[in-house]
Amino acid sequence: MLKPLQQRKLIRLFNIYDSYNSGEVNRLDFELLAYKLSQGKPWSVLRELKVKYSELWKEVKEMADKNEDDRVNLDEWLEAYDKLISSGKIEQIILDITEGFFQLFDADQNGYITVDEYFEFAIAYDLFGNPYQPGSFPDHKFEEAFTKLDVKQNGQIDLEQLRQLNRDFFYSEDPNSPGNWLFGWY
Ligand SMILES: [Ca+2]
Ligand SMILES: [Ca+2]
Ligand SMILES: [Ca+2]
Repeated sequence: MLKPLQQRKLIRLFNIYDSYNSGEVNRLDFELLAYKLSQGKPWSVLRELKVKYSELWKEVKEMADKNEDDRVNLDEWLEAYDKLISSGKIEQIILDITEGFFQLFDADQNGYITVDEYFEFAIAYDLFGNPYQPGSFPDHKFEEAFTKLDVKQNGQIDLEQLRQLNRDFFYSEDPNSPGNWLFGWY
């Protein structure tokens, strides 16, 4: 059974993936994420991301779309994560997400995520609002989130740290756990 804090975080994650805010997650949400991620980048990048996110959607569908209607609603989502977490299968997903995240956001490929690279992620996944629209993006919340995630306080997050943050995001019931902040507010 998911604990209340775990559930809150997973609802947060659901709302992030429901990028069209339709109240359910489907193929279009993943397509939109690919578009947002590739904004300002070359066509080849968009093409690759569309394939990647279409595969990601297929995996989510496979894992969570219990009634096979090509949509994942919140109940299906929570049930699927409950199973993944209690069976330990989430561990492989955490490894995959962390690798994928680094491929996408470690722009200079130096093995660290900096605040600027996290900013790109925050924009694409709409974690805090639109930074280019006055009043929509609370700078202090964004900075606070990165400061929490930057456990070593050296301005960067490496692969192993990010794995641990991901684990904390899915497993931790501690409200002070830094990983809770991986996807902004929850
Ligand atoms: Ca949706
Ligand atoms: Ca469904
Ligand atoms: Ca980097």
